[in-house]
Amino acid sequence: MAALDALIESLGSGSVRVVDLTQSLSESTPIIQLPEPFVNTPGFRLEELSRYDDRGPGWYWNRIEMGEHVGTHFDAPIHWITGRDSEDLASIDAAKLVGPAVVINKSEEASADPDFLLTVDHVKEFEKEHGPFPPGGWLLLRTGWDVRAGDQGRFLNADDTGPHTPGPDVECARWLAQESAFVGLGVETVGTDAGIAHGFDPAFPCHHFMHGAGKFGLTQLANLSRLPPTGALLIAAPLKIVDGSGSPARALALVPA
Ligand code: 23J
Ligand code: MN
Repeated sequence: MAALDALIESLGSGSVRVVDLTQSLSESTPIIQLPEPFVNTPGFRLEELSRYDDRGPGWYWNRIEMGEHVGTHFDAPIHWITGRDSEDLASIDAAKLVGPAVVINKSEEASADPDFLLTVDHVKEFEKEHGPFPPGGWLLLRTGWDVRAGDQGRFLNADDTGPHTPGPDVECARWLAQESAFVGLGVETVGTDAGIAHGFDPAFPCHHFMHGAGKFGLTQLANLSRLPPTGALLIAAPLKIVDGSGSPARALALVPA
């Protein structure tokens, strides 16, 4: 296994580095806000079981509570009605959770227009500049939104018309799902769909098409600014929950130094 030996050596020497793409989970982790009459998700909560006290003199441990779709998290195909007969978290082949990632940077566009929509043309332009996409990989959309993750209000960016955050347009979502070789889309925002995507046809097209095609989502990513446009290796590690529709995940990338 020469390739793996080389990787181990590169990690040791620092010529390959590990970038943590995960936001910290705490009670202030922002959560998606669905309008009435829909049910919302509980946020993250820690409840102490014992902390070196009479409940457990030598140990500290907690109970955790959260919805599946909280913080940096993974969306499984079964999350959406279009993927209802597709995979839950425990059914996903682990080989699909490790793959190449390309990073398309639309930070300037998203800071000028929070309703910025990624199009097929943007993705094809990127491919023209950087070469053909690796099959089985992830498209990661960098928007600069990660710096807002400490503030639920700024992160959701909602007004009386609803949330305003960037994401793919309908045709881009359909193309990523049905025509591209990507296995998933990763974003820095609260969900893979744009804030205004509740009003699209179909509503939430990224969820609709990607999960309908058996593909994945990864949200609330951090540190995409530390990845090269191509050549990173992504490791997405959601919990292996039987019947799980999604899970907080540790998302890591290996990058050349
Ligand atoms: C439930 C309903 C709508 C949406 C979502 C969840 C998410 O974005 C999610 O976390 O998967 S749009
Ligand atoms: Mn989700």
